[in-house]
Amino acid sequence: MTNKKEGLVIAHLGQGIAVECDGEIILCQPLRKLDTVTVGDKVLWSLVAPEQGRIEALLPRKSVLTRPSRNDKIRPVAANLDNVFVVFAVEPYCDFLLLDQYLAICENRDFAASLILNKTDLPLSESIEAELANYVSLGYALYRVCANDASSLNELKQALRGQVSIFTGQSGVGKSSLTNTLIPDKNLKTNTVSATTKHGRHTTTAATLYHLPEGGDLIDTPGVAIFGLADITTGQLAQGFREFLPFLVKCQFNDCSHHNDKGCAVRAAVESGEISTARYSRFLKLHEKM
Ligand SMILES: Nc1nc2c(ncn2[C@@H]2O[C@H](COP(=O)(O)OP(=O)(O)OP(=O)(O)O)[C@@H](O)[C@H]2O)c(=O)[nH]1
Ligand SMILES: [Mg+2]
Ligand SMILES: [Zn+2]
Repeated sequence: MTNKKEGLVIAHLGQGIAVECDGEIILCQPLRKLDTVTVGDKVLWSLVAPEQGRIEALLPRKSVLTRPSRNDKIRPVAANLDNVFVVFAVEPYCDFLLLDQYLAICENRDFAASLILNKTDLPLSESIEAELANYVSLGYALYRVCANDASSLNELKQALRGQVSIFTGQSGVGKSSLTNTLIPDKNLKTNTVSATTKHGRHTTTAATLYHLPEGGDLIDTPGVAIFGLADITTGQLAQGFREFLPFLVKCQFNDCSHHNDKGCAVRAAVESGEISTARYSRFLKLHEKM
């Protein structure tokens, strides 16, 4: 009889799944039918050889964030999340289209989403400030931080406390740098987890969960588009723009695409200045991409 223990999946690596149990990390292989186990999952595992585990069962999830992958499959990105933090920065550039895509998915999946502007040591243009003011007026929390300045992270730390959070955003915005500053012993742990996945670059290759010193967990992800639009409908995309909601019900036609349709209340709200033109044009771009 095998002795099953409960563990937490902290990373999905090429060579197996890193499961944390009683403060130790064991590399496990999942049973074939459990190949969708993901970071943040609670699992039952057993030891099959020295330092070699097997995942026997997946425990119920509170939530799961997914992304579309090849052959129309949906892959989980992370499980049991409370909050999604979309990280962006003026360098490489502020990709508001990607940001709106992330926000629209979060709105549809009922994930609380917040924004983190990193690299505040770099100058911001007025047009970016105007965009930021608009997100704040829509009710999104915005944290302005600098990964090199721990004192800039105090407010963010409060928001992360006791929660399971994920950092997402394009490559190079500083997700890992922020994680490093928030989690002092991170490098040490990263080396234990992925000693065999090193390849000289800093780019993160696997979503990895870390424990915050103040309590709570933080998942750092690779800067790829981990959210896809493929699993939402065009109607859901519109609902993902929270300021559209009061107008969607007022469009003349139920199947309004909010483009050039007759009697579109969303478009009217853009014209009257109630909806930002920039957000509306990004909605149209995402709509086109779908
Ligand atoms: N000026 C400045 N540079 C920063 C700051 N935070 C991070 N960087 C730099 O930005 C670059 C990318 O940082 P990473 O933390 O690797 O970015 P990432 O988002 O984890 O990237 P991926 O893992 O590829 O998704 C590095 O050269 C960092 O030193 C900051 O607050 N200010
Ligand atoms: Mg990274
Ligand atoms: Zn409409």
